[in-house]
Amino acid sequence: MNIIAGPLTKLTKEVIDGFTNDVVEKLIYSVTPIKSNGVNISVEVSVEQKNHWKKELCNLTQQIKSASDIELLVDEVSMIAGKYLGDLKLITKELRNGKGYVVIRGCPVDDGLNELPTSISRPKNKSFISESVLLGVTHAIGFNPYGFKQEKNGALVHEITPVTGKEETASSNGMVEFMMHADGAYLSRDIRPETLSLLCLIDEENTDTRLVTINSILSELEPKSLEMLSDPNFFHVPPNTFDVGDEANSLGSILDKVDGLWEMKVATHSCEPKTLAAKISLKEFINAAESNVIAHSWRPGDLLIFNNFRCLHGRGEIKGKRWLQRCYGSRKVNVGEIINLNLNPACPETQVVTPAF
Ligand SMILES: O=C(O)CCC(=O)C(=O)O
Ligand SMILES: [Fe+2]
Repeated sequence: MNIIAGPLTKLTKEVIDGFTNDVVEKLIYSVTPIKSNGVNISVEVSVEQKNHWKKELCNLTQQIKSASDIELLVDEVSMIAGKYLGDLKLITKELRNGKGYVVIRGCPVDDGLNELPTSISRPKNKSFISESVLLGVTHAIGFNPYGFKQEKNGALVHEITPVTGKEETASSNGMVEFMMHADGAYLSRDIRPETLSLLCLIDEENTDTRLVTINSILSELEPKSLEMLSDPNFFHVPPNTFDVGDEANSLGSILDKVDGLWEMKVATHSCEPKTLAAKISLKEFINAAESNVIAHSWRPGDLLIFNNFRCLHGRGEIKGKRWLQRCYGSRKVNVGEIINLNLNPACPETQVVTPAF
């Protein structure tokens, strides 16, 4: 492992392939900036460390298959992940107070991943390496993996790949362009995902994931828009991956200042402004977001983790075979909880999932 903090550098795959592992470890290559402004953190796991990490997870296989205590299991995979990530505090700090995203390259994934899932369920014959990496990394850096009963069948680790019959939806189940958004923008802050961890298993035709940070958006907003976006002038609509009714729409702001830090929540394709003035401010916000997009180009084993309160994400149209997995993280919700949104959105009852995934 090697943590590198410094200005972003663009290195092409050809350049990287030309180096030995030793050299590559000393280089910075993570999110390729379309527009770079400041410092970013990237972690590179060496091939040797990756193999070691994978072996440790393989030794857990039986335990994972029969796991009935998700908390214990997450603790275990998190202790393992923690050994390969270097300075965990630095990563946590970057996520909470910094730009809000970190890339970990070279994570282990399962062997023989040729068949993509075509539904929201994980393939039955798949081993648990990538899931253990996602849960482990998310927890090792201070966030509790959790999910929602109404999303992706209540799974703790989500399959992010086109789902048969949903290709045309602008969602994580679709293939068409998915505009910049925060996940669960319509949800109250205490149950909204604070972090998203995305792990690449396959991305044959290079469909980048796009990110934009709050600071880069704020730097381009007029004071009048800042005010408009900070007031409850917008209807937030649930995404169509959530199996909830229209009554779940919520009226709120897009920008909020929490504990002295700016945050944002919006799905730019579905948010409905209440007034014409709010519509103009939303347009300005979207323009600022689009002109500050950072694109992460995937390689299998890349794990991108970002603060869902301080970054928006999206992607272009999916062309080839593409399979990511995702895990939500929170400091408010407990490890392994699956929130049932249909009971009482103000005070959701939760249940602990069994078995593990
Ligand atoms: O497919 C991607 O790159 C991102 C999809 C997405 O929005 C998500 O997983 O929440
Ligand atoms: Fe998303």
